[in-house]
Amino acid sequence: AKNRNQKEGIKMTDQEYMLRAIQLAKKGEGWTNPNPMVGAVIVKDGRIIGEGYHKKYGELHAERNAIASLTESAEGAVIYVTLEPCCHHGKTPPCTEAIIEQKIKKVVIGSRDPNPKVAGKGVQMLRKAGVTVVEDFMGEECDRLNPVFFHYITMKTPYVVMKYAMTLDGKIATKTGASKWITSLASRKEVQHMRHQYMGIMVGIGTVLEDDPMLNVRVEGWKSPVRIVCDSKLRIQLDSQIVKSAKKYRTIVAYADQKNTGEKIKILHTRGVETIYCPDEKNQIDLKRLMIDLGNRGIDSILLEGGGTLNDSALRAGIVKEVQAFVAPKLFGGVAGKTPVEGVGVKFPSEAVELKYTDICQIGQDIRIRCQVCEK
Ligand code: AOF
Ligand code: ZN
Repeated sequence: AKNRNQKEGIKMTDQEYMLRAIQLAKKGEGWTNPNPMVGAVIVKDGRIIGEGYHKKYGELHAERNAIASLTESAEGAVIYVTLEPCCHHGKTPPCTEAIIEQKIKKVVIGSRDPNPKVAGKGVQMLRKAGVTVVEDFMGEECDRLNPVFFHYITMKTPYVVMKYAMTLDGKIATKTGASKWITSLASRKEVQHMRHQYMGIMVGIGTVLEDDPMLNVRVEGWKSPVRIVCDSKLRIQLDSQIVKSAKKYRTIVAYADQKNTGEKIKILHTRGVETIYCPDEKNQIDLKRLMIDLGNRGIDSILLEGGGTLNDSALRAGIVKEVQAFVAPKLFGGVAGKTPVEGVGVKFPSEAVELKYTDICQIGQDIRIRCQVCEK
């Protein structure tokens, strides 16, 4: 795409350059966490002379990758970057310095960077060096790349996405508990993609005891998430798939009861399982505290594939930021069929957890509905 327009002498617009930068940024999906996805395009005399993106956590930033790819001097060029360039010495030196060194004359920025180490200081530094800066250019489109980063860098807790698959009459299992399969293959592939996209996956112990799942990703080129099991009484079996594979896939078990658990914890540790003790006053798992602990361990995002009970606890703890429902064109019926959110429920509609639809699309035969959870 980069060269066809150029060869044919068709001029690309500012919007198209930024769209290209967004497209590049997306290539880092799943690999950059807990850092953001960022893309950059360098343009001179209406031609792209360099482009790059943030490929992997800890590696070069998008701007420096774009500079490294330059085919000619960038003196007097414009750089389109989806996120404000950084100005701090982190794992890599500041991108603002590289931009100034290259004598780039103008920086067009999509998203602002809420990282306290940057947050406007990057722009300030560029302007002080005489570089022209345009901010908020296609800001909404660029912001859509990084809801996880924006949440994590300011709150230091993971961005939690509650995901479930249900029938059109709202069931996640039949009266016998059977749930394989509700949605079509295309939806299940998308769920594998979500496991690649988010850093952690969280389930309740009920799911582990019933299904003995692996919770990994079985698609070439995608990564598997850190597995987090909420298991207040530490009931997880030592011969479960999850424990048996804990040396291959990072695994964390959260528990809340210290009765007779000492010996089991020691064994779990030798098998490679990390444990987190975080009880609330009722000896249930304190999910809010668990999120703080997981945030400290570098987990920036969690796909919550809980059953109805864990989903209910997570909603009541206020840790869910986004809901994604895959809806299959089927009806199970029956009062005993399981639903996505159990617990006792609210008394009045006015007490509902309020959501805002952000995206609705068809995937195979199913429909995916994405929503944000409104702040109370
Ligand atoms: C990235 N990739 O392309 C850009 C980032 O720890 P460091 O040195 O890698 O710095 C991470 C911070 O740099 C990150 O929180 C964000 O504020 C800023 N920009 N980060 O990983 C990039 N442009
Ligand atoms: Zn940088």
